[in-house]
Amino acid sequence: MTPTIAIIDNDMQRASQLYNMLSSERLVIGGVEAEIRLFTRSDDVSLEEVCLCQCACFIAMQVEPLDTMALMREMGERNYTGAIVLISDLDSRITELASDLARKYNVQHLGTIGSLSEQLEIHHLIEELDKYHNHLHEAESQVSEQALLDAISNRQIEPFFQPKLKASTQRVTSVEVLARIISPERKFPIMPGQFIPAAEQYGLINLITFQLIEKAVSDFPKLVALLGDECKVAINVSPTQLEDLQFPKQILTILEMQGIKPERIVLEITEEYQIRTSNQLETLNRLRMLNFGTSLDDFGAGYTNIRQLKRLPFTEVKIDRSLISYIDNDRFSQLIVNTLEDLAKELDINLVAEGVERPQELHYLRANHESIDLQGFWICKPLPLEGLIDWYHHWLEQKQRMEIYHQGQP
Ligand code: G
Ligand code: G
Ligand code: MN
Repeated sequence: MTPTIAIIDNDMQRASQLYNMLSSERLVIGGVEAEIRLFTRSDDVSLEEVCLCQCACFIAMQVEPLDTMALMREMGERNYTGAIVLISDLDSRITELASDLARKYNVQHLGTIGSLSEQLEIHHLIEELDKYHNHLHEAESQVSEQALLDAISNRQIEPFFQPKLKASTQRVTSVEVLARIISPERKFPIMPGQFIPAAEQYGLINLITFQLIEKAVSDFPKLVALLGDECKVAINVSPTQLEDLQFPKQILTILEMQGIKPERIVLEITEEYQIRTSNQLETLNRLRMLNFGTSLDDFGAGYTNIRQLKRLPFTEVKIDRSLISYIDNDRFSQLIVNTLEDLAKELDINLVAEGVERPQELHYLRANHESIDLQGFWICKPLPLEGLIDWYHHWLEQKQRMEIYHQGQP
């Protein structure tokens, strides 16, 4: 089916300007070229038709031809799975309240643009839309409980590694472990988006984490030989896993078998939901008392309460890639990252920028934030251990290439 994008705006001039900007992008969503539909008059717009534009709706903040907030509420009730983009020049608090409402109505709010939006902004939105679409698709095709049980018992849960670099020295300070299912029947690994939500649903997430830790820990001697004694290993943990009061003890047992100290391990906890139940807080504190590093992952993406940084014992914060993407061009992200850097220094927290994808982002962060560690596709994608070793051996050469690149920058 052709993906369709709707523009709902009674301001004809603004609507056609947006139409032209969208048309001049390569509008490929989920591998298929998208079509744009314009809705500018009350008499030719119906809710049914708008909801049929299953890919995205660009909605002007207005009460005509369809009231924005009523429209979002109706979309929620109809389980509209496309994304929405608000078009607004109103007071930012009005627009923010509208986007909070979208979240309450379970509608995916991808972003807000003004009437003088720039092509770069539109380009970025389309990229995000494509990612959102692929993410939805992944969520729809979760592996089954039986397939997951088989993968666990056949020990097919494999760690891929992605390095984090110190910006000033460009040394690898730690490697993040990312789960993959590798099976002989499949050419490509199964990605976490397809099995982590299922694992949580079927209560198998601990088994996955433990298998990953066992394997990553047995690779530890090779990692240390490659990256030095200081290098740490980061493991992703879902907030639900903190509910289990036995969790710290279980990890400790696995580490003790290999003679590895908890201070070499960082547990990355996603900020998807607020960490607030007493069990979660108890487990988090116990992990710290046992000397594990604790990292607040995806900071700035989901539930963001800056107070959590002061209140909870995190040793690290990972700035979500939505704040890093195009940071070299985005004043808002720049201001937030400046503030986070000050705060992190004050609280003695290690900061990591996630999702460094473009050389301009790497350059901006290195030039302005020496204290922030860097991670992202531009530096290195997640790789199996042998791949990481190869990458590292080419790193010196890459570093030199980057030096040449920087010298070429104004
Ligand atoms: O590896 P990928 O690059 O596709 O990871 C996608 C998401 O899956 C990330 O948000 C990451 O935090 C999560 N993820 C990867 N491995 C694990 C894991 O072992 N446990 C949990 N809970 N999440 C993981
Ligand atoms: O949420 P978490 O921080 O664990 O996310 C790790 C995920 O991010 C993995 O899916 C990993 O493959 C992905 N990732 C790592 N670097 C980049 C990057 O530069 N760009 C994008 N889009 N994803 C990245
Ligand atoms: Mn992570």
